[in-house]
Amino acid sequence: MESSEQLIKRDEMINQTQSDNPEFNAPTGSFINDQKCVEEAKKPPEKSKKPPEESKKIQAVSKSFVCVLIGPIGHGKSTLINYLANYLRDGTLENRKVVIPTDYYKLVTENGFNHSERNPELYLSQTENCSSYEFLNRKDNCKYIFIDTLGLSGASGPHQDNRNIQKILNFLNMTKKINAIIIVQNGNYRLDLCFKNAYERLKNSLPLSISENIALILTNLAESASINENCIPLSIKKSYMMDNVAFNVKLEDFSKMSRFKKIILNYKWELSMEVIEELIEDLSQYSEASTRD
Ligand SMILES: Nc1nc2c(ncn2[C@@H]2O[C@H](COP(=O)(O)OP(=O)(O)OP(=O)(O)O)[C@@H](O)[C@H]2O)c(=O)[nH]1
Ligand SMILES: [Mg+2]
Repeated sequence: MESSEQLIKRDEMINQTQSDNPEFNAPTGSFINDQKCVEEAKKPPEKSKKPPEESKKIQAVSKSFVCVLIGPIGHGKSTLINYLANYLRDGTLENRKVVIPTDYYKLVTENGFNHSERNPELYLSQTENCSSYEFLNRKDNCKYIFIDTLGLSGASGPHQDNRNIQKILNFLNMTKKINAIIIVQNGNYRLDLCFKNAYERLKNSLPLSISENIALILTNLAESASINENCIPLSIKKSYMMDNVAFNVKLEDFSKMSRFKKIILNYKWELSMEVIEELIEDLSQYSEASTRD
């Protein structure tokens, strides 16, 4: 009769041999006193049972995509990050996730995010510094890192813009690699010279390798936009339209809203979530570019 330690050792040897050699069949000799162990040992290794889809997902876990949101002051960069958080963390209109506080949603609901919303002056960017927000997308098991930046084209003029662009570039320099730049622009604004100059300055400062990886999101859209991608002096890969209005409605007002308003709000929320789904799928195809070229 073998001691329990000897039995455990022999079981370990069987498992080891089996993982080294999938064809290996455990002997059913007297040393194994538990019939279940014999059956377990005879089973083919787990990994050969997994469908190909499953193994693809496991390989993708470590992949990450860095996307930088850039655009004029108040056109919806931080709001878009809150929407992205809701898509990636199963938020709903009634139970909104907040990673960046807003006027009506001052309480951050998610842990582990550092925002930099500070400026009380409306003509300055509310977002005072670049901050990154990292999420895991359970659908493709990839990490998405969205970088919120300071708004461009403020009333404080081109010098302030240059300083803001420099702050963004310094941050990108630390990031080393990025996959996409997402321009967030209010679609109802006509692109005046002030905006155009800001985009020109940005274009001249961006690393060459990233200049093809640019998406455009037109926000605040009820029906159609006053501008399109041709108005922006950057090479836009694809544009998307959204109306991310939900954070303009106080939670307490939501319950008092008319059925009509609720339907519209819900409809817009669902549309935004669909656009985000499409955006994230597209971003996962963007190749990585160095920020130091
Ligand atoms: N109706 C509507 N309002 C929006 C939309 N996107 C943002 N807003 C509102 O616009 C205001 C400014 O939005 P923010 O997300 O703070 O804009 P920002 O680009 O981050 O601004 P800065 O950080 O100051 O550069 C907020 O009151 C938002 O709720 C949109 O698509 N539709
Ligand atoms: Mg902001």
